[in-house]
Amino acid sequence: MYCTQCEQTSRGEGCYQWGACGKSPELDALQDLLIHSLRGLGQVAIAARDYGIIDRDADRFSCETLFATLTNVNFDPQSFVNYIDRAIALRDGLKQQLQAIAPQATIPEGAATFQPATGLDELIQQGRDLEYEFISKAAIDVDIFSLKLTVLYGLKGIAAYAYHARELSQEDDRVYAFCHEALAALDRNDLTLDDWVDLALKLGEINLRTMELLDAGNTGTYGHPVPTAVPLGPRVGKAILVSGHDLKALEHLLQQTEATGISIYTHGEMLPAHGYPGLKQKYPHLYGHYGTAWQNQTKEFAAFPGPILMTTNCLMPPHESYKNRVYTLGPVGWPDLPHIKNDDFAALIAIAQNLPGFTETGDSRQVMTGFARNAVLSVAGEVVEAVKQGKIRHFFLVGGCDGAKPTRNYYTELVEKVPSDCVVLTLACGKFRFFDKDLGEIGGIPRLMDVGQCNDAYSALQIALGLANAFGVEVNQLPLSMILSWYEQKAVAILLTLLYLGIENIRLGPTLPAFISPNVFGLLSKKYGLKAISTPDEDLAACLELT
Ligand code: FSO
Ligand code: SF4
Repeated sequence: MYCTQCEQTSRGEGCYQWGACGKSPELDALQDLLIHSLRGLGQVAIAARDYGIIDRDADRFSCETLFATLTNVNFDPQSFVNYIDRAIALRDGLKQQLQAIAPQATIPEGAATFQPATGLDELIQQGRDLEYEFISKAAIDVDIFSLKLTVLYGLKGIAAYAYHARELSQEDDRVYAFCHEALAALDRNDLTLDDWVDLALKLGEINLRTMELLDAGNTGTYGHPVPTAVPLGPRVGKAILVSGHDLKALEHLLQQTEATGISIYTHGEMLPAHGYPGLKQKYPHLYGHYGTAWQNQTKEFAAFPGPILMTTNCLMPPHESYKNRVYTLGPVGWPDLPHIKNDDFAALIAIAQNLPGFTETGDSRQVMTGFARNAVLSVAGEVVEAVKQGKIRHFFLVGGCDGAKPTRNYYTELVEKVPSDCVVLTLACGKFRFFDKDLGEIGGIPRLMDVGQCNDAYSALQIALGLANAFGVEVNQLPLSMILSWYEQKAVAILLTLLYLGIENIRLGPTLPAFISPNVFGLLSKKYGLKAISTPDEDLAACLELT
């Protein structure tokens, strides 16, 4: 097995025996075999596109199944066996269409002609062999291999966002075409280092477009988020917990639980759902938030007195104590967990009705969310004025993923030490390190603002661009520092978007990606000033000196 795609990779080098996330070597081989199949599908899709043949099923399938290979999404081997079969069927269907109108069209050998074995053990062996072949290329050029992995992992991030955007009827053929191109490129050995750098930056551009689509889907369907207070303690009664990023799935559940007396609680990345008028105001039983970030789920799910819906990553291997009340959805899977089909939540709702729910209230605290681009930019004038009057000295975007490493306390300490004349914008699950801190206000402007989920990096960028516009400067000239935490592959895509936009001096932690070679990191440091986090004190001092 060889997997380096996430921040918790074993010893910071790579998972070779067993995934630190719980992924088995067999599952890893099947995921790699699926990616090989998708590379072949990508090659055929590109050739077909040259003749005007576009197969939307193949486009959507590629994104959905790439998403399934992202960290902590799908642990069910059978899902991948089915996906591989379907990838080959879609590829061969496209080939037939292509050959019917252009018999002269050339399709490369390799992934595009690959035939999967029959039988699970044989498929796993095929996956292992192909993985070995892929890794053996690392020795030829370590930096190109590093960029290949960067592209592959970033692509998984795009695929996740494209999947969510499509659920909200937002699609762009440019995104799908790029996914096929990037997948097909992974099969090529003739690209130079510069070609791979260009492809990685193009990936950043396409991810920006994909996050824009998702933003349009979320805000177009549910309205622009508004600052909203969210209770952290429960109310007495039956309860369902919803985790992940999928607002559409949450909406379906809210519709099906209306007038049942069941309260719906958000977990992890679902917290910002409370800010959307089309969810919170329309469905008052979307009550509060429960728990913190994904890595605490085994403890938090065990204590939750109702069923749990996992809409996206990050699913951890479920404990026996709550396994019988966790449901998966979409690309998420675990072998023994029930999977929601056709948005029918009846079985999950029945479990909620049969469980006691909360019998007493607890924590009386609230947190605020909903400071997305519309809310923040609507007070851009006041913000600019506060900066001009010296009331606000600096903005810190402290965003990204959370994770289990103790070194992630850096982010808590940093936010605690941010001087009182500075404002913190945050997004994604990394915020759970400090989301409940009361940082107060500066002239009515909150000092801690939750912009939303990781995909709302799009919204944060619009805020930065809006402020730059109001000040008449470039984003890099704003009194703004980006201090990011990464864990999985959506964060890779977002980082490439920031680099594509030319954002400088980003600080990244808690550790640098294992798949980035020293030379590639050196290149990014030189061109963009990308750096690893150091200590909160040193980083704060360095950021504030810039203003
Ligand atoms: Fe966190 Fe997981 Fe949103 Fe990620 S829940 S780690 S970047 O999936 O997607 O922030
Ligand atoms: Fe290891 Fe992360 Fe890959 Fe899981 S996803 S096998 S933890 S590198």
